[in-house]
Amino acid sequence: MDNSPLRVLTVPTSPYSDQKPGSNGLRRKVHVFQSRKNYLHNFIQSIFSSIDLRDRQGSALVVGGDGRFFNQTAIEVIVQMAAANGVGRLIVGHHGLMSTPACSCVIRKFKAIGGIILTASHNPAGPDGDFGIKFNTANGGPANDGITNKIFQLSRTIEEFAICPGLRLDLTTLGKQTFDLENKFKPFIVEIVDAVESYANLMRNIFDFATLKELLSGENHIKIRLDAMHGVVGPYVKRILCDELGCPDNCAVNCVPMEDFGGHRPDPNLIYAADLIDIMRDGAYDFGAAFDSDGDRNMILGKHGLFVTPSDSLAVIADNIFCIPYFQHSGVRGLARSMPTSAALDRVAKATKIELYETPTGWKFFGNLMDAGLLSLCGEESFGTSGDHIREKDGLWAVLAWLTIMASRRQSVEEILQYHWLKYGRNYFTRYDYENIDIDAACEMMEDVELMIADKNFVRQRFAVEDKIYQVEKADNFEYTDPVDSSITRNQGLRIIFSDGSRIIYRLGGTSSDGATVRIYLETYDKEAIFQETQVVLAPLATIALKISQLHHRTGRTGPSVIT
Ligand code: VG1
Ligand code: CO
Repeated sequence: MDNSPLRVLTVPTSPYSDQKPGSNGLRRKVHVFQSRKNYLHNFIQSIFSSIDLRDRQGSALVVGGDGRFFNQTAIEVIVQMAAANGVGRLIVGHHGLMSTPACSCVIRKFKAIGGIILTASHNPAGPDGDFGIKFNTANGGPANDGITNKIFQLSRTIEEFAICPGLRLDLTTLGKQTFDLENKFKPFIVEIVDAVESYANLMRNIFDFATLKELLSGENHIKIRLDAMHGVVGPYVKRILCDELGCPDNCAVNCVPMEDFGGHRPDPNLIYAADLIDIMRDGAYDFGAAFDSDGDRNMILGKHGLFVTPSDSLAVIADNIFCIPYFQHSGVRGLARSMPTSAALDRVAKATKIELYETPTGWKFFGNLMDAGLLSLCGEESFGTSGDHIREKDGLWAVLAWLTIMASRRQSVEEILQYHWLKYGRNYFTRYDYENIDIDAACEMMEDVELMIADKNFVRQRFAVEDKIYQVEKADNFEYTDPVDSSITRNQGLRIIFSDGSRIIYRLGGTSSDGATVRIYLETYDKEAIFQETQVVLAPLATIALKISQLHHRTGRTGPSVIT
């Protein structure tokens, strides 16, 4: 074996102008990473360059991914570049895998300076699919806009990157591997860790596993079905739910991570997780859940596939928060939701007199509030829920939270949901996604709607559909002032709020790699009539939203790609 130190090269490169991360990381088609020279290297170098060299040398960085196509290739490059960039120590997930919540947990556990998570989350994978890179900071959460912009600026002027091409890592063996380099930063240490165990340990300290074990495998146990959709969360589900809490093996399906997620879109919603809903329809299971590829999203289902909207799920967890041992000890400092998420949470906050925050879409905004000790539980309508145990949304945590509430209340999902609506009334909520829209058409639509709602006569304008009349009370482009650092984030979605509290919101998604995604969020509240069909209740608002935006006329579409 050759024991001479590994060579460190400085390679000239040319910048790209489009490496601006979206709502959560840089997401591009796999072929962009494959065919555009150094596309990956440039971005990774920009991440390293954004961290002061002294900070890099003295600290650890976490790396892992959701296992999608190109995951392994990217990890090899990142390890070689980390070594050449003087990173002191890398903590890498076994086989290069790590769910997003586990990565947040590992960053915090090892007091790392941050982490690189290789995932395009709910976007499709495979050679024709998407690849993505998220960068998280020392608190374990997504980098804030300041850091993201710094990385973007560096990527626009990059001239060279450093790499150690001879470095070969064994991702299959747990433990430390040390490498000697010919530069001054030696030795370089990589530690392959069992992120599943670190994460499981965190969960053991949040929930009462004895109670959960009784619920899931005791004498009167319930039957559950969890669908990991071939994403990275499969091994976590197996270890925690099956090995530890005693669920039968067949309760957890699609638990082997696959490069193309079995050809399906790893997005837990009514369309892409339809298989799970179908299987639950006949009533064989009391509880169901699905996750996205990187394990940060969750969809909760009750018996017969009863769908719990994420906004309601968040409100229910908030209302029952003291069933969860972690919160019994830590107390609850604040609640938060992203702006488009329904106001169901607001009602709980008001009743319990707990402070409520409304943030822009994307998890990074919650982290600041949590770090300042202002926030304990938060969520988004897009199937994200979590507490302040980490700084990411956490799919499996949400499942364990629901199971804990079921065990504590001795009620089914349906009973819990109905009780909640009876107590607070119901916020009917739906989201229309129009995917793959021509970018110019989408931007034009947003500009026109913004102009229209900015008109001083727009407020008080009335819209009538059949016997329903909605009067505009407020309309704006949502802007957020962070209560901790006073930073202002503008242009976060167009809101039309009616006098009865109903809302129409238009946003352009920031996670698509193909064209634009137009999202329309609709919400209305009913105190009494809590058992109506969501789509029926919201149909008049949908008509108004389409009339105002002229979206179908502008795009030639006749309906959304996905309705949640
Ligand atoms: C979407 C969701 C947003 C979520 C983001 C990242 O963003 O709407 O709520 O935080 O995805 O989730 P956008 O900008 O496309 O609407 V994940 O699980 O894809 O990292
Ligand atoms: Co995700």
